[in-house]
Amino acid sequence: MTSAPPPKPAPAASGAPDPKIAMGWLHTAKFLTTAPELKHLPRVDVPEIAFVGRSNAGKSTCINTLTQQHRLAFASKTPGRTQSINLFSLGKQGVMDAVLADLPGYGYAAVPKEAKYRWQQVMGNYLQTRDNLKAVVLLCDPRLGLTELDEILLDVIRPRVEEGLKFLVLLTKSDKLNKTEAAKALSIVRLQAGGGDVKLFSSLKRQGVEEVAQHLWDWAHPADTEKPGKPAKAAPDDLPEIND
Ligand SMILES: Nc1nc2c(ncn2[C@@H]2O[C@H](COP(=O)(O)OP(=O)(O)OP(=O)(O)O)[C@@H](O)[C@H]2O)c(=O)[nH]1
Ligand SMILES: [Mg+2]
Repeated sequence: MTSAPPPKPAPAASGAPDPKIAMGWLHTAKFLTTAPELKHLPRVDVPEIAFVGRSNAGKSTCINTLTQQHRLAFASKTPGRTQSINLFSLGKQGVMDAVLADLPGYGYAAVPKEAKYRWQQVMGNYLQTRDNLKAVVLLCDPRLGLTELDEILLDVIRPRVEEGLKFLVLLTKSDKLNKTEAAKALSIVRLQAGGGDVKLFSSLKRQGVEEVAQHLWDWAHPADTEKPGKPAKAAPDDLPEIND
């Protein structure tokens, strides 16, 4: 795959962004590579969007839901399923214009100490030095809220956020909360995230899917979001496998 300028998006007839374009674009996702360490990751010159968070938060499932592919990223009810950085390329007509990165989760108690330490180093390095990193999506189980490790991660990326790195917190598995619990979780995590963008997300109920897809599109195509173009075809409305 080569990299090239992205296709132009089209606003819907109303002038508002059309989520079908973002969803169609996300459906082009293909496995690119897997790397246990930063030095094994290929350099790419297109925007990269990383999915981070505690083990079992739902990162891989979220990627599968957004890309409308059942088994693109490995999701499992066994925490610690994702062990390396997995990259997925995006782009119409085989022209890569962005990359999604599925990162291993942290905070899983059963992981041996050395592995935990190694992983913290790899992730810290990745978040601080990956040149084409454009945005970070932090996934968090709202029943746990932002934990100490999430807060450490926020501290690590803060300098880059101040320099323009985009950042979004997703409260995953929102299908497990009633309306009152969801509202409470949102306001607590909004406070914790220091005014950062926080949204409810459910792969099971498809809550927040199109909205998040639109964010991803906008981050990857900042110069194009305002320009008109040809609408893309939407991908099938697949439901992910949920077994939690
Ligand atoms: N109810 C519900 N379960 C979900 C949702 N998203 C993910 N899950 C479940 O949560 C479990 C963990 O999902 P994963 O996507 O593998 O989590 P992960 O964050 O990638 O985990 P690691 O790779 O270990 O870091 C699986 O059993 C999923 O089916 C959701 O929106 N609702
Ligand atoms: Mg995973």
